[in-house]
Amino acid sequence: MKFKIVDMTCGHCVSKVTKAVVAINSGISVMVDLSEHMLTVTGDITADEVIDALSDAGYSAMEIKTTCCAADNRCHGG
Ligand SMILES: [Cu+2]
Repeated sequence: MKFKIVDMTCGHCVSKVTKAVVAINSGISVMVDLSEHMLTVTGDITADEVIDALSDAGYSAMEIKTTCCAADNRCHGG
């Protein structure tokens, strides 16, 4: 799943966001693209769980639907 986190702006944010998600389930893997403000989460977790955890950490996350090829879709590398 991919999320856009507009208010994730520096390395400190990245570590807070990563910790918040991993705290839900340590088995999931988290990838962050800071320049795009994007969070990629892989594992046994729902979008709502991610959004709730991030909101508790002070960030507003928006799920990016990955249907090919919506206007906001980056599947072809932009
Ligand atoms: Cu920051």
